[in-house]
Amino acid sequence: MKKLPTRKKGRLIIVAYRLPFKIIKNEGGTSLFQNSGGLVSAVLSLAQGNDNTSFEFEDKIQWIGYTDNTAEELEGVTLENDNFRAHPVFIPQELNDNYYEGFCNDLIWPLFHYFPTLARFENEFFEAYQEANLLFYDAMVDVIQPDDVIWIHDYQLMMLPDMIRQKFPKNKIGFFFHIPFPSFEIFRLLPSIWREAIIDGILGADVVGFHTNDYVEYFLKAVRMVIGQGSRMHYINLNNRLVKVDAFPISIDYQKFNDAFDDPKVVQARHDTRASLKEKVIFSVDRLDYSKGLLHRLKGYERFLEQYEEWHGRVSFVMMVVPSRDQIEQYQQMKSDIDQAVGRIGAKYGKINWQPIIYQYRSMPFEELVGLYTASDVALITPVRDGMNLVCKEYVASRKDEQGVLILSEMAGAAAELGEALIINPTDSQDIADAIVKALEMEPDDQRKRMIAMQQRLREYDVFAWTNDFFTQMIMIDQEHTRLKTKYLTEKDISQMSEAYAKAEKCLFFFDYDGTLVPIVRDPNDAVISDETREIVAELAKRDTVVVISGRDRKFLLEVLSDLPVHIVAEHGALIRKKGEAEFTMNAAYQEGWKESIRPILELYVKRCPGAFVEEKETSLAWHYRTADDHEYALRRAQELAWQLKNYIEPELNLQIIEGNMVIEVKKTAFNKGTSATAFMDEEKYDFILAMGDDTTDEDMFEALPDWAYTVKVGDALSIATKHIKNQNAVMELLNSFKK
Ligand code: GDG
Repeated sequence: MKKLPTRKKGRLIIVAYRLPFKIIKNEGGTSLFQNSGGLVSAVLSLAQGNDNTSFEFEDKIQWIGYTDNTAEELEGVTLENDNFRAHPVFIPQELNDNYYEGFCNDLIWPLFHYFPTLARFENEFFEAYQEANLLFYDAMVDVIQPDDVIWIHDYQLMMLPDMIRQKFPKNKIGFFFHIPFPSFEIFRLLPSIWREAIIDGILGADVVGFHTNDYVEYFLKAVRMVIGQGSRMHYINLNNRLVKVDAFPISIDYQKFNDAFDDPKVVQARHDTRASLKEKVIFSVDRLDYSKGLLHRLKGYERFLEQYEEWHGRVSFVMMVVPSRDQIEQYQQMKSDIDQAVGRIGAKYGKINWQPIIYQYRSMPFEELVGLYTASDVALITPVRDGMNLVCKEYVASRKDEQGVLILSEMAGAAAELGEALIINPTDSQDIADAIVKALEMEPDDQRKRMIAMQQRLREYDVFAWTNDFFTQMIMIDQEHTRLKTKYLTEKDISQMSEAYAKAEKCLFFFDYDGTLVPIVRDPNDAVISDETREIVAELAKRDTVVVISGRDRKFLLEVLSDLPVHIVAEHGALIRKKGEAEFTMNAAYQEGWKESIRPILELYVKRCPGAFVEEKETSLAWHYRTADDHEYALRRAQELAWQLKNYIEPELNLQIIEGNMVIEVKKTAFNKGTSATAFMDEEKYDFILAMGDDTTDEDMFEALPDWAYTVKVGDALSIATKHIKNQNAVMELLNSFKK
């Protein structure tokens, strides 16, 4: 990855549900046992002066997280080791039950893993979730310093980014989501207030990361549907700031797993495993959870045994299930179903000297885990839904011998990166059975080819590259922000501009109409240019080239502008009337014949949304909803329509969807305000250019102009224009400065 020139300084604050170590109090004092999970090692790489990162972190990493110790137990205890300084969050038991067990694990976890029937929608869960997020916030208020960078993790803390943003608007905040973000059909099952709180909460961050592009897309759709906010190139422009939403597939410490292959303890564990098992070994490792597809996996394995008798007695399936949440009835039930299935399969196919499944319910030390990975011929990783899944990545990384076959569920985020695996559908037993045989019979050369390809990818994008990527985006957003930042025109700017104008020989002005030359009014037909503005535009147009460039149709623009000596561009560049000419001419790039396929979609949405209507312009179709009976409802429909159009229009039609003020418009991509502006610039050589506009469509125009041109955004929304003026009232003031 390209290194950025500037490295920012400040401290790193990590916020995750749990602290990275267990706090054990004994007679000799307090000991901290640091966890060795993926996040901890990733974060450590940042602290230990990883030269590649865009930040240079000062001091120890501050980690804010829940502890089950009480405040009294920890009083006077220094909670830090060489790497971390911990700031514990104390959550009373009952609150934690409703927050963590309730909202997080009985609602968000099942819902976001596509198990809506297991989700419990309880009001007290939601209240507890807000309250607990506030407790995290409270624990941070005194910790945060001006240059600190805050990185918040996962579905337990979705409201926290915005809470921090409100109080600390200048600190950089990142948010990473470790589980799947579901499609909108699932997300919309949440009550609307909860949905909004979640979206608003997450958007408090500067950078929001997910594992895959699908999750990014689903999140962006949720943002659009819930708060009506669109995005451009993964940036959400919240007017006063930007949020970058992107995919950062979490990875592992590749080298650690690869090196472990030769660790004597791992070598021993590998030999032990192989010595006690049959010719071929298949394994799986997961926490006890319905998302991991444990029962489906057993069914698939059973189908394999049923159909491929030649493998009886020659293969062992080691299924390790790591205890998790087994105090909860549902998990106990799942465990007992697994016990039964394993028992049934064993009884049906097992022999005195052969157990088809070796099932263990426990966790293992690292060396034993890697021993199992490296002893196995096949990894059978078949979650029905998994944000990423690290076990499969660890398996690939640990295979220094470049042998072994990965069977991987298409429902795991990791499937997007590990295309050389045998990809299966976890609910399809036959698919699993066939993949097992294919894996068992795969030639060593084929195994090697696939392993090498996957290893290369994981080596390049390991957990350190992952953190680096995320933090680089945190810097990049600053650059993007600086580029778009609102800089108001000062008196000095105005006098410089008018001086440049006075000196120039050939001047060109581009004016947007609504919101620039006239104020925005409720009824668009009332948007008539005032006498004062008319006078000054007329005066400019006598000396210079003036282009009024608008999305309006030609009829309206002619009515309001025909007596002015200006060029008129209608329908975002599709129609042009040159000064002095009577008629508009159609942009040469315009091709007829597309409206027939789009009009029925817009009309369907009119039926669905009382009060909305379709306007047919010459070169575009517009779905207006400012006249809708219920604005909030109409906004939702508008978002759905825009989404549908964007996703289902055939690319060959070359259409563009513009979301304007209370209108969704469809038009040809071949032209926009930018291409029109360019056409005027190409006609003559100008030494002074000024463009003014308030709308998102004016961004195309600003972007098309040369760097030396003056571009002025009316209003304070982030824009590519070099300067802003507060509102439409200020336009006159600026125009007056060009009087000669
Ligand atoms: C969530 C998302 C996403 C497991 N058993 C033992 C053991 N492990 C380690 C593995 C692996 C980790 O635990 C499990 O990670 P997964 O990614 O497979 O699954 P989740 O715990 O559900 O994690 C998931 C992840 O967050 C990261 O964003 O990938 O989709 O659900 O590292 O090695 N480690 C040891 N003994 C065990 O018995 N030592």
